[in-house]
Amino acid sequence: MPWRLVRFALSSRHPEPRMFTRHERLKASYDVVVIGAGGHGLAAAYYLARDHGITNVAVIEQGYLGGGNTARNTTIIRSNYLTPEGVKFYDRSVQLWQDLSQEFDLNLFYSTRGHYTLAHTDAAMRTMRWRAEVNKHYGVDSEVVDAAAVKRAAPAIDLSCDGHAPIKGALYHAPGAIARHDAVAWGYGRGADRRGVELHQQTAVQGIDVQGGRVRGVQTSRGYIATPKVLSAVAGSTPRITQMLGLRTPIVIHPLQAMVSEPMKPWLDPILVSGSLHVYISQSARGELVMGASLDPYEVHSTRSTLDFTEGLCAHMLDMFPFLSSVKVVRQWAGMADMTPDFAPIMGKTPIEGFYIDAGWGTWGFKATPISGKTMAHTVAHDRPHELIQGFSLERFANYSLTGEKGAASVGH
Ligand code: PYC
Repeated sequence: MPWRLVRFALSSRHPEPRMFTRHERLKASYDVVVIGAGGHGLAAAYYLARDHGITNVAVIEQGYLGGGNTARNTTIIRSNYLTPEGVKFYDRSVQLWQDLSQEFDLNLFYSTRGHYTLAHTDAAMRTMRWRAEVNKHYGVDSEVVDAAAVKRAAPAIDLSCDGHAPIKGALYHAPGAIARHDAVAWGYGRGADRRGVELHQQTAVQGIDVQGGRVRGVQTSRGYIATPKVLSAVAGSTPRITQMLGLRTPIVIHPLQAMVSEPMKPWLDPILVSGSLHVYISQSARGELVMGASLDPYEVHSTRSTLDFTEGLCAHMLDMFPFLSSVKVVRQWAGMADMTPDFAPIMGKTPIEGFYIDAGWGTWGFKATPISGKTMAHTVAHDRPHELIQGFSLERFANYSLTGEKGAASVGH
């Protein structure tokens, strides 16, 4: 348990200092400017300071800290990917996750639940076997289980799924976990702040100054900043930033919606995912069911929710759990998912000297927060891609060497 909670419980006065330092003005120059104060940008700033001693860093954010996709995901953490690049990368992330509450002295409610990817067809079972073998090869705890094992883990499930799509088995990944998304952003933000990094919210990027193929500075809504290094970690806003530089990426933006139910007594321990029914579901520490489906099928830069989504997701939820028919949905929202053609991220250097990119996280970015921060900090500090992200370079699209991760996406897209 974090010691801060114990201190808090025993103190007669409110012992909490402000989470973040407020900086009235931007400085004239920084060694690094990070665009985007979501989990990834804050984690990169934290590791730049902690691991590389680079503290003259500004993180600039057009909205508020952790208010983009960090606040809009369904908090699933796992490493049961399909490609060797993906498995190694996410496995390291899962390892980092385990220590974060202690490291930040902040309860992230990290909760290991076990993660079942349900298979409803023989073809899906084959993919599960493929993933299990790749996972095991790289030391990740992952195995194919039968339908009876799914029933033991989630006794309330209707294995026939109302006769539409009977469950044949699943890929079971014991380390699968959930965590509080806002706490992750606060933990990284506070850790960076305490090491001297400046966090500037309500500060929009208006242009990036490039001269002679090199980054020189950033024009913001609060003035110009000189800097030799810019890291863009803005998920759904990536095309807006890269267009400022004339940099082409294959990213397209689709909304990804999610919703939560009213709180219920705990009844669902594991995380369940069904690619065929387009559903993922877990129960939070507060008792809410946290649920999502696949991307909206149209490309649009928007975070509007739709009734169509609610109806579709609820219908599939009821196929699996008919007893939920009287449970209320209390919140619904959307994020903007930056999709790549091969479903792997884009990380590393770009053709513009001093401009680094951390993007293309599609529907799988939350779980990568610690490792993306660590590897991007390394990449920016050394001006050389970290070995774990070499398969995620922007050039792979020009070189026809894709990192095909679609088979490990949570639900069909
Ligand atoms: O990649 O685990 C995942 C995921 C869950 C929800 C959306 N993506």
